[in-house]
Amino acid sequence: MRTQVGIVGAGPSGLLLSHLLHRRGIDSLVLEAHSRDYVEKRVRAGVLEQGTVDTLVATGLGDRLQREGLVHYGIELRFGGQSHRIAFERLVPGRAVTLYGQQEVVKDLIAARLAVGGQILFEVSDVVPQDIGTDHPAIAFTRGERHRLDCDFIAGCDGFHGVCRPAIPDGALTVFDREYPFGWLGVLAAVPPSTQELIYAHSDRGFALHSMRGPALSRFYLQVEPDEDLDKWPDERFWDELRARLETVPGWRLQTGPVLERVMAPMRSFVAEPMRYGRLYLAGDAAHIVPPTGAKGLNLAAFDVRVLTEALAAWYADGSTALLDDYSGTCLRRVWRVQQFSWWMTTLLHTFAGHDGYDRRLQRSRLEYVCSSQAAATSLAENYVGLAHV
Ligand code: FAS
Ligand code: PHB
Repeated sequence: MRTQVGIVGAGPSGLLLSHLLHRRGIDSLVLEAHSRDYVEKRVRAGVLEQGTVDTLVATGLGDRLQREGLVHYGIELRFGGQSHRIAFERLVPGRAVTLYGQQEVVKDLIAARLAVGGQILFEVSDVVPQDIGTDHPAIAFTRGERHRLDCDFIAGCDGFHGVCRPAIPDGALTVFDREYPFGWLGVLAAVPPSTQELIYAHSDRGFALHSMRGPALSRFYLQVEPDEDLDKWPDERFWDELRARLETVPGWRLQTGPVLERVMAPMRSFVAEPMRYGRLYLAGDAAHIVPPTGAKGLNLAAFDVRVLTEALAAWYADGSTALLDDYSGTCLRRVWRVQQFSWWMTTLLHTFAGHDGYDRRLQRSRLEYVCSSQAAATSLAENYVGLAHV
């Protein structure tokens, strides 16, 4: 088998890359370990930055997104018994975020690829990137029988637990990481949202987030122990704890309903540098992970593949390698900006068991400052909607 760009992973980064390359006349083939049904049902991200929405709309994937996505011009920070709105329309005019589930983006991308004869091989196994340090890399994989996919480039879009990053020889990568002493218990519930915009709540009991997926579908997260046992969280206990952390302002009540899906999300920050080795290019979670507090993972993956598409298109156009050589540096500038913002949001809003009274007072002062200073609120807003310039 042969293609121009072999892509491992049918998550948002692999599928968006295949879509963008197709629009530049570049062939690709996507290899995915799971079934189509599995990747289209996997509930993950929900917040799309302006830049991600602009890319999807500009490349023909805006119909359902613009019909069903919820455009938000602000978020709420809730602490100390009060609500504080971060108003994007005032702080970063013309920019917003859109609530549209990651699995909806994945569905739209798969449909768009298949509609034009795009190749996505689901349920492959034993994927092995080969000869990545040469000009003729290949990907070996099993699907029924063993296959070898010859290609010019390999895009490692296989997430944090994939095989592409580990295929890079020891010593060639430098890893930076940070573990947090908590995780998120996430719930998808068939209940109308009790809020117009997302609520990020800080309390002594821990962090809580009220998000949504549509007029009848809400998404909630609770800060819990990193190794929390989901079996110890029957629905009623989840709702009681969520009420305790969200019903902290007079007259505000949480609507509850049937729980459809629950997930434990680990909280880590991770970066592998460089994001390229030979003809293997890493994108998305394969190269970097951020805690979801800043709602950035999917958006950063989309940024990487926009940069990679331009670099590959230049190479196929005239053989120039400048953008390919700059790929890692260009992405890492944004990766570290987003790492800092995601770490900052996480330390601002979560409760740390190791904190003493002095730490808690400092945290409260940071919360009050970001809600009372135009400059600090603007910094949060511009990072949250997605920086246009980095
Ligand atoms: P993915 O992990 O999504 O996709 C990788 C794909 O590669 C998978 O389909 C996997 O099956 C496949 N694969 C792996 N190994 C393979 C192998 N050996 N062979 C073949 N295929 C293989 N981000 C946001 O921006 N906003 C949010 O609101 C947000 N919320 C989140 C909530 C949760 C609970 C979690 C866990 C993450 C959240 N994120 C959020 C981050 C998340 O969206 C990721 O950043 C995003 O999925 C990254 O996309 P990919 O890089 O494509 O990786
Ligand atoms: C979500 O809707 O899943 C979501 C929203 C905001 C975040 C993280 C997750 O910061």
